[in-house]
Formats: sequence, structure tokens, C-alpha cells
Amino acid sequence: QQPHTSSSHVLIFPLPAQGHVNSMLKLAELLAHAGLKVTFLNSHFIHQQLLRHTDILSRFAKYAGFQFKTILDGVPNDHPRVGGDFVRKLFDGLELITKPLFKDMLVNSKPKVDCIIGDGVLGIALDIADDLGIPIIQFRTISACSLWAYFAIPDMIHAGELPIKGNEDMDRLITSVPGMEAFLRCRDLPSFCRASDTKDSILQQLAQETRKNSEAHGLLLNTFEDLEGPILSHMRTKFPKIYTIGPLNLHLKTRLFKSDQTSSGPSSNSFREVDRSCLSWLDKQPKGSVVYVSFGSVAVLSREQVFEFWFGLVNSEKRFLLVLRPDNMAENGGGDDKGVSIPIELIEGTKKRGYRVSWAPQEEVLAHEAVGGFLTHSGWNSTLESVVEGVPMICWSYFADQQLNSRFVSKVWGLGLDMKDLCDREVVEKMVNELMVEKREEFVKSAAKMANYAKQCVTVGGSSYCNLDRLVEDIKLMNTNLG
Ligand code: U2F
Repeated sequence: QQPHTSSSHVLIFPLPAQGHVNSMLKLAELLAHAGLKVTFLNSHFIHQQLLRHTDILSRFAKYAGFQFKTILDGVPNDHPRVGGDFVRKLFDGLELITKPLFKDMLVNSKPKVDCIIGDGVLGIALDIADDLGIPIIQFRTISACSLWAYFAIPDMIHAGELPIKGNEDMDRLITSVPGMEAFLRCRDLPSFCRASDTKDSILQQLAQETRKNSEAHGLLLNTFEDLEGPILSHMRTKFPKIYTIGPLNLHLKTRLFKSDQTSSGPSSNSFREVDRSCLSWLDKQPKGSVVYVSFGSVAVLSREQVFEFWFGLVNSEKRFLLVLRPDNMAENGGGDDKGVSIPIELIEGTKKRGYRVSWAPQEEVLAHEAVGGFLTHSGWNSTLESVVEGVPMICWSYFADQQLNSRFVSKVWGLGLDMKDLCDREVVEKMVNELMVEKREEFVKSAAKMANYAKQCVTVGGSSYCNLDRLVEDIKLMNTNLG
């Protein structure tokens, strides 16, 4: 049974990209479940993908106060919306096309919007909320550590630590990010910080938007105190109110199960066609024997890079489940067998000990007892999903915040290994062996400990649990629709 719907109306506006929509939909479900009226604003493009997923739609249909709305993302219709250049195109499109449409939508909204939860990487929501006098809480879908590094961009520039020059020693320590002085190397900085010119538009945009996050009524983070407590303490000196409510996937499951024992729990908010056959394959593999490999929803690798990983896996002689999206490989825009000739050793090696799909039910895969390790691009959702299931990681970061997440996974949390800038079959083979054999015990122990902390945070009385309740109460106080 759903709680009584409050008249407080919150509008959630994610950056239209899978990783962002995924976690903000989880937040939306938590708020709808808590009884708030929720409008979720999707780009037309993302919404078209979502419409194919009746499981997700029917989950939301049961909340009386929930609705989806759509808006243009300003990117040309025929753009594939993956790869490095997509980010730049998207920011331009949102500023030019989406911003005025968003303002009109808010002005004409009935009932009035009492609170906006904007994607903290999207300054347009903050500007418009200020113009219209609507309270805004910003949600950043990345780790606290990455956000804190973005916040420190002006300090790094001021200290002469940025820009990073072409001939730079990438192992040089960066000392102007409080809390990271002992272990943050140039190569661990989010990729956008590697710009050779401090005037680089993305670098500047990230620096400005992140500083602006501290002007919002609050900052929401998909993380938890036991994972990022020390960095959060530093952040609290600059951000007036931080709500840590993660890991969102676990938090959502915990809340929904608690009130509905018959529910099988929510599935992920993934918009791609999920190939569930890999679960049957996993059922046949020994406990803890499989390395799960996925590069998330945005990364585009070269054919050589894909093959280096693949050879490394085959040569390691460990079992593996490999996700290769059809748009994972740069060359042909279709990374499957079409148009790319796959070396026979890889085909044979995969038949012997592996399985390949173009999109997996990742949360279920990570929860499967056959999975013993995760070779990941270190996107924040994947990182947290692995933490929740206590699965140690090998990190190969592609871009953005991933470079810093992977440093924290290896150096700070002791949850795995960091390949960083290397993409070489011998390194892959060596790391797979370290993770699955040589250092297995140590990693499994720390991963289990962290998974346990995650569970405690989202159960009654835990930090994330209490912070979500506080958020709901704070939003109710913003209610202008009472009369
Ligand atoms: C962007 O990251 P990505 O979307 O590339 O990666 P993740 O944050 O790890 O999210 C991927 C999600 O897709 C799911 C998986 C995650 O929830 O469970 N998934 C799946 O269901 N099946 C698959 O076969 C593969 C993945 C960005 F690039 C990152 O830098 C950010 O950290 C991230 C969050 O802002 O968004």
C-alpha cells in the first residue's frame, strides 16, 4: 500500500544520459514512495528508449502522484548520443534550446512546482530556479571525491597544478585538493582536468557548475558516510547542506521490500535490451569464478583496446562474462561480429570459458554467486553496485570522474586494482590473476566489510536512511500548494 500522497510537488531534471537518468529515477521512485508528487523530466530521446521498457513504466504507474514529462535535449536527432564529443554537444544544446523551454514549463506547471531537484552538472536548472524563486536542491550522480576534485579546480589552477602539460610526469602529486594530498596523482584527476589549457570550455564549465552547487538549498549525493566520510567532512565546510542517500539501488530495494513483502524488488532502470541468458550461463559456473566485464553506457573503445581486454581475459584462463554494446567499438558503430573480424583465438577462448552479451542485467549479475570480480570502467553507478554486492574490482577508467573513482577503489578503499592508463593484454591477464587468485582473500575481505557498511547505512536508523527522511521533510516544508 502506498502512503498518502502529499501535495508537495517536486520536479526532477536529470542530465539526459543513461548513468544520470538511471540514478535520478531511483531517487524519483524513493520520493514517490514517500508520498510526494513527482514529475520526472526526460529528454524526448531518453523517453523513447524508456517507453520500450514496460517493466520500468509499470513500476512507476503504481504511484498516483508520479508523472513523466519530456523536453528536447537540443542535440541533433541523428546523433548517436555516445562517445566523448556527445558531452560537449549536449551541454551546448541544453543551454541554447532546452533552457527556455524548461522555464516555460515551470511557469505553466499545474500544480506549481515547490522544489526542483536538478542534476548538479546542469547549471540551467539553478539559473531558472533562481529567476522564478523556486527552491532547488542539486543532485550530483558522481562520487563525493570526484565532485570535491571538480570543486578544487580553481585552487589547482591558482596553485599552478593545472593545466597538465603534454610532457608532464603523470605521477606527480597534486596537493591542492583537501583530503587527497597523499595519494592524488596527475593521472588520477578526472579526465577533463587533463586539458592543456585552463580556459578549456568543459573544464571551466565543470569548475563553475560545481562551485554553483554550493548555492543551492542542498546537495544530494548517491554515496554513503562510511565510504566517503573523510571527503564529506571537507565538503561540509563549503556546502551548507549535504544529503548522502546512497547507495541508491540498495536503498530503494530496502525501502520497497520493507513495505511490500511480496515485491521482488525493483530492477535497474536500464533502457537497453537486456540479455538475461547470461544468468543461466552463470548458474552453471562455480562460485566466485567469473570475472564480469563491462564498460558502462557511454564509453567507446577502439577495436585494439577491445581486443587487448579480450585477449587478456582469454589468456588469463579464468571464466568471464563480457558485455560489448553494439556501439562499444568506435570503428564500425556496431561492435558485434558485423563488420569486425574477431580473431579466432578470441572466439574459441570465449566458447571455452566465457560468455558474451551486448547488455547484461548488471545488478543481478553482480549479485550472482558465480561472479568473483568486476573489470569495470569505474562509472559511479557500477562502482556502487559492485560495492553493494561485495565484488572486488579491476578498474580501467575511460573518462570524466572514472579516473578518480578508480584511484579511490584501489588506494583508499582497498577494493581492487587500478589499471589506469594501461590497456594491454599482459596487464589485463596479470591483474585478473591478482584479483581472482593471488590477492583474492584480502580484496574479498575488504569488499565484504564495505558491503556490510552499505547495508547498515540504508536500514532504519542508518545515515542514508535518516538523510532521505530529512530530505522528504524538508521538501514538504517548501509546499506552496497547500491552499
Ligand atoms: C556515466 O556512466 P555510465 O553510464 O557509463 O556508467 P555507470 O555510472 O556505471 O552506469 C551504468 C549503468 O548501466 C547499467 C549498470 C549501471 O547502473 O548497472 N548496466 C547494465 O544494466 N547492463 C550492462 O550491461 C552495463 C551496465 C559517466 F560516464 C560516468 O563517468 C559517471 O560516473 C556516471 C554517473 O554519473 O554516468
